[in-house]
Amino acid sequence: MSDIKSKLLLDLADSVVNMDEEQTVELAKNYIAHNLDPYEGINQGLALGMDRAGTLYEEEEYFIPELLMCSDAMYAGLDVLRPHLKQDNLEDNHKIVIGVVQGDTHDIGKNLVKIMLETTGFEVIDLGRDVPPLDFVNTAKEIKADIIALSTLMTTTMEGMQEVIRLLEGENLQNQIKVMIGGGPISKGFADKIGAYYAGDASKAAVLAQSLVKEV
Ligand code: B12
Repeated sequence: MSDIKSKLLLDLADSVVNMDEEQTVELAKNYIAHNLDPYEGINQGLALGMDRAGTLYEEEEYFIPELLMCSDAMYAGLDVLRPHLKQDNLEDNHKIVIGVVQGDTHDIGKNLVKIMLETTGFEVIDLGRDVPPLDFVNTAKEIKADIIALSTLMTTTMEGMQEVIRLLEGENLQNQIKVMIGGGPISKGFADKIGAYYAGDASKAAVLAQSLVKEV
């Protein structure tokens, strides 16, 4: 990786951690001006900064107001980088219903996954956060979605993911509509147990979704 690129990625992450919206925007513009990959700018710059902010919260260095200012900076940077993402086009028009499960309002990770899925060529229907299991299933049926993507950051709400799969099984739709899951407490082991697919970050989520629609 070139020196300038590693420096800008590090600076982008630092400016998110430092809650500096203006600087994040300037750095993101500078990053684009150097013709660097916006995809990496998001994953290895902005999202990494948000991860580091999360660690500071867990270490009680940061509290809720700081976290929210970090996410404001991250979103400001995303606004600059996002229009430069190269849009892939899938051969067919594949649809994904995405949302954060009921009881959980953490949506930063879900929003990043959504951007990566859209960039890969999927049509993404975002139900937002705190979404009841039945809403995922009803929307997926209505729009004939290929995939339901579920996010949660809390252990207490993981059960909602299993409920979505139970509802799909109840209607015998489990082979038609695939379910992929992710978020802090989610592991491949948990996904295997409930009959879902797992990816650990936004770029892996996009690769996984592509492979799911290519499977016969
Ligand atoms: C930011 C944050 C908040 C923000 C949320 C802002 C927002 N709009 O999202 C605020 C301050 C509002 C908040 C509130 C709360 N929070 Co909070 N929060 C966090 C924190 C610090 C970071 C989360 C984050 O955004 N990370 C950055 C993103 C980019 O990472 P990510 O979400 O993991 O997403 C990536 C991957 O997981 C994956 N991914 C995510 N979703 C999906 C989906 C699919 C399909 C796939 C394939 C992949 C995938 O891709 C993403 C990008 O690469 C975490 C701690 C931590 N370090 O994770 C605690 C944490 C999640 N919060 C926690 C708690 C308890 C709460 C509160 C209940 C606190 C309170 N007492 O009020 C409330 C929640 C209320 C509710 N019912 O929802 C706990 C959860 C504990 C648990 N095990 O259940 C944590 C773990 C902190 C802790 N250690 O106690 N929080």
